[in-house]
Amino acid sequence: MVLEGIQFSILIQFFGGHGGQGATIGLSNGIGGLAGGFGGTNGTNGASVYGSRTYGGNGGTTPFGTNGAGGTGDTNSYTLPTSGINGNGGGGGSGWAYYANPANRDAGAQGGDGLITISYTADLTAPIITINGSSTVTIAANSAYADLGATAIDNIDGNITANINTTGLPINTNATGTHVVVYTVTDHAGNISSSTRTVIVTDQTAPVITAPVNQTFEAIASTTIPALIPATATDNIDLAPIITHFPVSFNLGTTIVIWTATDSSGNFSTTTSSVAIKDTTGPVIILNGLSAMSLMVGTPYTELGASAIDLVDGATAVNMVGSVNFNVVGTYFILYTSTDSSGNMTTVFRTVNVVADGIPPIIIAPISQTFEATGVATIPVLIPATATDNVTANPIITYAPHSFGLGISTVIWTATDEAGNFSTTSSLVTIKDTTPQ
Ligand SMILES: [Ca+2]
Ligand SMILES: [Ca+2]
Ligand SMILES: [Ca+2]
Ligand SMILES: [Ca+2]
Repeated sequence: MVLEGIQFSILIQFFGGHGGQGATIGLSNGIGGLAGGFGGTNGTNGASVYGSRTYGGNGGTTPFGTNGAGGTGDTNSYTLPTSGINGNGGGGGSGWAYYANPANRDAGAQGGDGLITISYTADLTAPIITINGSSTVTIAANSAYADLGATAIDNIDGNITANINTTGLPINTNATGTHVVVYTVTDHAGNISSSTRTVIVTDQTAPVITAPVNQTFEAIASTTIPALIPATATDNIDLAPIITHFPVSFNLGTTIVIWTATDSSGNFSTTTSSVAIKDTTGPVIILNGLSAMSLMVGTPYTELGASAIDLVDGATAVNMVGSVNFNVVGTYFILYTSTDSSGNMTTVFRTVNVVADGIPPIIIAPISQTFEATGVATIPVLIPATATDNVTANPIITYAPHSFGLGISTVIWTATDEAGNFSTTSSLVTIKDTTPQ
């Protein structure tokens, strides 16, 4: 494991090149030798540069003159991994040559050796990524999104923005929620940095709402809650926006209803329609007592009255027309009417039949009676029968016979009411003779 900051240095020696032979043309200077051998090649990041060095010097100008000096090798210092480490030896010097006797040529001087120092400092510092723009971006669904990207700077590699790898793009802006864009970059030492941008896609578009038709309902109470045909709505994101309306209960008349469609993100739109509540239903009249009554003539008629209830108005007044002459046989009609606040009128009849008296009187016979004879035929003053009747206050009471001979006789009593109904009973009458001649 290499720790940040650990350093090491290496000395590398490059041998110098050999000097060139003396020139083959007499009396001319030899040409300096070529550069020495190349040093090693650095790693992948190293610049392909040659170390500085000099070529060897030229030979002398006279036969067997002084040879040119060898060149010097590269003695620079290099720092990995940014600097090249191609060190070189120095070039060799050239000798002198004599054309008349090519064998008499000086050997070139040896070039100097290169001796370079290679330093290395471990790079454990990751690049720094800087996001362009905000690290958290909120955009509307279905809108276009252009990512601003990021830049990357490394302590060693410098600007490596071009090496940034980006994932998460393009953003699907049709999908609400949180999307993440990840920027990743690696420096030459293999250090990785990443940074993220959060892109939040929100639904910012209200539903498209369509009002229902105008609607009319029959009132069912003082306020009516009708089952309305609702508004409809579509939305860019929410498949089923919630539809509400206000008001939900209505009085008589025409009311504007406000419809609201709200999507799952709280965006809403409204529209209106009208709701008309009509009252075309009259009150309901409830008769006290029977609607068809039968009354014996002479029996007083008692009007029991009626009440009325309207769905909208509640209790309504009842008007009554008609009367019953209970002393006269016949059919009588009592008319009851009630009208609600919308002008709807309800009418109900009661029929009262005054019928003739069909019930005979109730007759009670008198006690048995005894009388002293007053002659061959005796006409006594009898204690009469008594009678009551359902209608006739004093039924007519008659009896027969009126005259009696001696002995026990039966008297027939008859009670007759004003309608001719009658009842009979009987009692005994005894006539005796206790009077001396
Ligand atoms: Ca680095
Ligand atoms: Ca929406
Ligand atoms: Ca009504
Ligand atoms: Ca009677």
